[in-house]
Amino acid sequence: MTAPAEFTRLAAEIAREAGEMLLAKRPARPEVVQTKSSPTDVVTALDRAAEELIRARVREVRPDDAILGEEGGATGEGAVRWIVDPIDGTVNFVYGLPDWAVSIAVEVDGEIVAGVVNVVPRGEVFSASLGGGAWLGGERLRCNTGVPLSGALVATGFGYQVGRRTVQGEVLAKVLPHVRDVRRAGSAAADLCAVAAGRVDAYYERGPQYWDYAAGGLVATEAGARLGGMRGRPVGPDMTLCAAPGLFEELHDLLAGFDPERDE
Ligand code: LIP
Repeated sequence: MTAPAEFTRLAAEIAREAGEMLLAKRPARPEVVQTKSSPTDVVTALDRAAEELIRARVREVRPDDAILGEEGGATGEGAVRWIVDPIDGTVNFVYGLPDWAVSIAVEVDGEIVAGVVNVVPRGEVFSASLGGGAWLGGERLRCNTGVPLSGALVATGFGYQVGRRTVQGEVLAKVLPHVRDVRRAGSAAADLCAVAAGRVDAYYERGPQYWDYAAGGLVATEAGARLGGMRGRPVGPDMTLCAAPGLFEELHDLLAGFDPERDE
């Protein structure tokens, strides 16, 4: 089987190429061509074009691999599967805000072994290989440790449906008095890499899909952070929670008191 580091090298090459294409082709105001789960959950033609480019490159070098992409769904079968979000943070991409990313992860037999998050507007390529650490370019990343909840800078995010946002707003209002402050970047992939780089101390959000957190999650765990859901469950759309051990448990227990896994 190909080594994790080789998958990471390949994913980084493809993520860079997709990023260059997006930067070159992004108009001043990308046109929305479709909406998904709500009128504010948008897709642009460039989301699709980037995913098509990524799929084509994967097919060229690894024609037998499976692919799961946000726009094109699941294709192929096999022990190796590529998890692709061509533009994580699409609303940021439309508005011209700096936190949108090409996110590519590689799974072998169901385990993520490689992850790359290219935060294109920032020119920052985060990468990780299972057991090989987390990197920003050539700099090794380590998440912040020993931060108490009361001193924690916490990133979070909100869904596209009103019922979900109502509850997320309630939960956030209750979290705020217990932490240092909150940041809302608009991309789960970028948020998880921010945990890895120590730019925030923790991240939690109800809703990110596998393609949103697969690559960034490996970057965060290879930087020493814990990644999971509520009540011992693995990370998933119900809840994505990430922080260094210690703070993870403190934030988990705080959130658990607010029953965050519900929608109005
Ligand atoms: C985004 C997530 C982000 C969340 C946004 C959105 P998308 O993904 O990365 O964490 O808060 O609402 O879901 O839709 O840009 O791929």
